[in-house]
Amino acid sequence: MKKNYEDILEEVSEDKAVAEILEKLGGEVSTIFDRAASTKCCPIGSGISGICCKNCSMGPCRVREGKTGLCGATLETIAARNFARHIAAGAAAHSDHGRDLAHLLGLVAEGKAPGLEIKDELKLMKFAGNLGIEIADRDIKEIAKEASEKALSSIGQQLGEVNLIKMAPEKRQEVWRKNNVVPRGVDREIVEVMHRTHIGVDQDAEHIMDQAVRCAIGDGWGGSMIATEISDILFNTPTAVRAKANLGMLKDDEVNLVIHGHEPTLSEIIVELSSDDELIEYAKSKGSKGINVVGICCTANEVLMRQGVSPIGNFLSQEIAIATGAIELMVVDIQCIMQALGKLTESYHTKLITTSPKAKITGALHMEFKDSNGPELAREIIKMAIDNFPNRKRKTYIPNVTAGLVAGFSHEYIKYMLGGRFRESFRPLNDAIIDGRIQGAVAVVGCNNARHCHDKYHNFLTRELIKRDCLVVLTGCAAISTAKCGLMDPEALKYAGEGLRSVCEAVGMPPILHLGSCVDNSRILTVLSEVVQEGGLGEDISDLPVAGIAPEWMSEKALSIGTYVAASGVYTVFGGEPIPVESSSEVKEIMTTGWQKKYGGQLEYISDIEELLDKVLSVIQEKRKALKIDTKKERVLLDMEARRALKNV
Ligand code: BF8
Repeated sequence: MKKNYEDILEEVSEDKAVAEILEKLGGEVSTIFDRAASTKCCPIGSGISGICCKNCSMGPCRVREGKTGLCGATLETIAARNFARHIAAGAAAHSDHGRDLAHLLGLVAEGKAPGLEIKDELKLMKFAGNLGIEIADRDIKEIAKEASEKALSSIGQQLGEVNLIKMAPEKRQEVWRKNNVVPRGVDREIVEVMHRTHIGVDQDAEHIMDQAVRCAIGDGWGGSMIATEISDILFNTPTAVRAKANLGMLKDDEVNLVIHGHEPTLSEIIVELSSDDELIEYAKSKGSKGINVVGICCTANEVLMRQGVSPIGNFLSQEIAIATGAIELMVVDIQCIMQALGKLTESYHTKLITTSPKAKITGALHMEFKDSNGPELAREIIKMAIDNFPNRKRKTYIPNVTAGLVAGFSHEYIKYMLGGRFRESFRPLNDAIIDGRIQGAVAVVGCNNARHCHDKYHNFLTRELIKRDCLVVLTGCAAISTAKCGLMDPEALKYAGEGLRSVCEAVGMPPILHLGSCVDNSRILTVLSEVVQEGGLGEDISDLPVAGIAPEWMSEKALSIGTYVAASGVYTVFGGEPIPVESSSEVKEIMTTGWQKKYGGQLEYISDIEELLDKVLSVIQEKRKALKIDTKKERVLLDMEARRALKNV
């Protein structure tokens, strides 16, 4: 890419470190930004030009308004089928991650996973309770073993309702029952999506979309929920942690080891081992001053939330990080790892290591993680990084760009932060929303998308929302984006509106809360359920003045998340690329007004970012109006007598 720094910042990436490296590279090596500029999207299926069905070999059929495929499949049937298959893939990614953790919990209980232990027993008890397991007077390992078995069987549950939906408000469960979308196990729902979308099976668009919803709920309230809960049990429930973000956290005089992907297990062990004296001495013997472990994508979020490890970048930063020439080794597991890394690392000294039995990349060395070999493998990987330190081929180029941040907001920690150790509760948050100091809460989540200026939408929306007294919660690449630009620094409180700022100052919380990785969107569901339970803001999630935005989405996982959030009663809006149903007005109608009627939430696509912001703000105001909290109330400080009188009413 031959552009100057200012133009890159304006058009390609808002991340100053990324812009600096892209300018320096000047197109010398190909990155996703160059490929996005030189490769157009396929016109079939993008925008409103038509839609493609390739579910049988008589096609692919390109269908436009008024035409059908060879079998007679209409535009809306094909749009619904394609959408449902995206949901199945996204739900599969999350729940397979959850399955591995559920299996691991059993191995830890049996002492068969060296380097790992149960770190949060209280969380295990709660999780076991939600799975319907008897916990009284039982040994913790026995409970963990049964929780592992129950979690695994709930992922594969064939009949009945999956247990964890009981974490949702009663009223929400009733909405799902009424619409016949309560999931069985997520595996079962994924299989049914694949069956129903095979040629000649389910041909009614709305009926196909119902199954897509059931599958997505099985992800959010099943597979993803299991992944988050067990990660907290094994690696600790996050609490507030300070760290620094961006490429400036790479160190010129230390061994830089990047962990990238989504699974926390091996990464947690690598982070812990990186402070091992023997390994540090070994690093020194090779001319380095130490070992610097940093993260990219959702693995970064996992180890940031629990161990304060620096996130140096999100999805679109992965190649740029290697182009610093300062990374000795990048270890990857699953999801969102660009295949281009294999070729790119040939131009640098960086070693690329794949570790998941599910994912190999041409050009990478595969060193398989097997649950039983964690510490041994982690040591071997760190040593390999150290051995590679003297092999740096060229002078490193590390942009001097960093930003301070606070992360680690599990729903447990938010409650503690709001109410203190002895009175932890969502009450202060509910009260602040009721009296209008906080207008509502908005989740800004999801990916980067190379078709748009990197990070720009996340940062714009986050800034504008806090200015308008909306609390912002973030996960995934959106969270890393906000961290990199400094909005997660406690200093950013000055950008918040007066009402939000007053609440944040009173309880000592930031206006922007990092809730974790993409599977941790399930934490947002838990927060919403507990806010409903706390009272005063309606009886269901759909009553709350909240919204969800994925402004730079690109992955199928994002579609599954957007769908389960909408089906949980939240107005959800995607920006950037159109949702892949754009060609069918009927399917768009199903996802918007149709889902609004059924679930009280919907999934809309709005490409204009300011229009998107206005829509979110107006939805929040509509919800406030429906709750009759739209007029600003003065705070009345009650004396003892007035309190007693209130109690007696
Ligand atoms: O699972 S936000 S680009 S890294 S898919 Fe991927 Fe998207 Fe990033 Fe996290 Ni989520």
